[in-house]
Amino acid sequence: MSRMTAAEAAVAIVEREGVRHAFGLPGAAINPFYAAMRKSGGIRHVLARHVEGASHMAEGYTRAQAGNIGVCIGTSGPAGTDMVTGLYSASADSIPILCITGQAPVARLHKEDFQAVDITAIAKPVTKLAMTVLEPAQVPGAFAQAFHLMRSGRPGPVLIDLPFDVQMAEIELDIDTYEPLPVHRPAATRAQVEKALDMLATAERPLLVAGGGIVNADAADLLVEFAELVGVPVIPTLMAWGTIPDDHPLMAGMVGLQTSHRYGNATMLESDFVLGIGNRWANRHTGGLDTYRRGRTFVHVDIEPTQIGRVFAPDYGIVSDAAAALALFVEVARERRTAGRLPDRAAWSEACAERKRTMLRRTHFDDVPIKPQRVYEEMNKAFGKDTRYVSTIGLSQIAAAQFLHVYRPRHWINCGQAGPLGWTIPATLGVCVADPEATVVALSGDYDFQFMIEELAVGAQFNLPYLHVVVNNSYLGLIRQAQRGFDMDYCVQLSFDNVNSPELGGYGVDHVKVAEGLGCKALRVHRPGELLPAFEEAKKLMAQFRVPVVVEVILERVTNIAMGTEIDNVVEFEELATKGEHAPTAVAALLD
Ligand SMILES: Cc1ncc(C[n+]2csc(CCOP(=O)(O)OP(=O)(O)O)c2C)c(N)n1
Ligand SMILES: [Mg+2]
Repeated sequence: MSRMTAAEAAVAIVEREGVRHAFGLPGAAINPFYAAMRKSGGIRHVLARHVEGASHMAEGYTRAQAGNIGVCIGTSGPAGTDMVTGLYSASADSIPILCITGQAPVARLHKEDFQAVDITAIAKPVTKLAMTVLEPAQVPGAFAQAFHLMRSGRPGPVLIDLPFDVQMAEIELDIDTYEPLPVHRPAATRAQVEKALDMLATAERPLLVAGGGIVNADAADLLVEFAELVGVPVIPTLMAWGTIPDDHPLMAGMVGLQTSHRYGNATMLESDFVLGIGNRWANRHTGGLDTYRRGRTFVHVDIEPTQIGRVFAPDYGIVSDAAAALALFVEVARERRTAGRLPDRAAWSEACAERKRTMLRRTHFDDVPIKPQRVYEEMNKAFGKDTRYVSTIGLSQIAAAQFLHVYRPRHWINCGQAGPLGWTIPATLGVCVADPEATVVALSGDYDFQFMIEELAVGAQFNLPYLHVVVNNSYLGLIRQAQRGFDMDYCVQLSFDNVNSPELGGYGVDHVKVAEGLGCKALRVHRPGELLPAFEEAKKLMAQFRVPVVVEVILERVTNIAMGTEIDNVVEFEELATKGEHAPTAVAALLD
């Protein structure tokens, strides 16, 4: 046993649970915890410029690597409230992050002390546990429980709020005999898997819908193995994009109202059976449930029992961790194959592959200002299969999901449900900390980029090089497009004449100058032919200066991106690809 402050005990446990990095910024009420981190020296701390940024860095850090838990730290009052957006984003996407806040002394919590806010009550709906620890001796238990909950069942965030006097109080802890609590992950039984496979066997045009739970369970290889064994095409959700490589013959496309492929939606509409694994039937994936469900049988596998039936009643539900379920699906399917009991799916999978070859959108445009579709075509050429993309929301992100290619899990890192503007820069920095060797390419619209632009300084200070493609239409593009339904173009323009940069011709903010002012490198591109050379130059600058490099692309101001209200009525605003040269970087090339 040894005596230490409760803050020191907390740091010792956090380290013992495997944490090596933290993102945050100090304030008076969390200084004892910072003193404990300094004393122990086992945690590398990245100093954010905005506390919300720290919370998204923690998310990016978790999302980049299986087993990671991002930690974000802030003081009392506004630091906690700033991090609520990160907690929401993490909770909505089943991402474990640990948020640690300072707090006013226990005896003063009800006295409206300076920066004393009931952060526990505020954070409750967006965490698995939010706790103000009132007794110093409870600190070890609170942290042990936090890690247990974050890893068990449906993963998600936890907030621990530490009053100043609780942090300072001395307690006993024997860190040498401390053990992380066992993790609870339900597993499918053989009878359940047999039943699901029996149902699959009776289908004629079956699909697998792969969800983010497969990424969380680190089970992408099992997914692909299972799909190959049974010969069934796979629809990855946006959160699972990359679990089956885009160029895999059984990757049938993404389905949805926005971030989807024409061939993905067409294949879903043709299907008669869907086995969803670790997905949540998100409304931007399903669209109207009548259309999505019509004529189809559904089996749903989810780790969280109450997720089954939440959006609609499946024909059969299994409570299971995705990896445990898939391992058993593979085992039973192998036995059935040996026994000659697996139906031949060749005709159906070939029909899906044919749609993938032919139902393409056009990307090749030579227009100046550049059309966004062309940017993704050039990105496909410039960035290899090992590139990790990070993006948030907007037309930029929607078009990226329609046109980019992803080949590995955790290589499309996106906040799927919450979509908070400003997420991209800090989340990308978290990814860079988690995987310093990776090629990381962030993608933002101009507004997303402006939201938390100050975090670029963190990348410069801590030498976190990555390439940030900013597609600048000088518009809140997605909202401009949504306002067509109201016949207006109101409060969505970002354009103004910048008195310091008249050469921008009314595009407003000079992103190149701001990025340089924050210690980064930046290039601006006006013509399609300049894109590839700019990406190459950016790679050189990243290697030379070890800082984020921004490539700003001046886009045509108004481009509508394909989307709709139902998966059978997605509106195409541009001409479709009718020859190979219209979509030269499509994974399944269109034959002329
Ligand atoms: C905090 C927050 N406020 C508002 C929104 C709604 N919203 C979604 S996309 C968008 C505009 C994004 O503009 P930009 O980043 O330039 O991308 P574009 O659509 O132009 O490509 C807005 C305002 C949001 N997602 N998050
Ligand atoms: Mg924009």
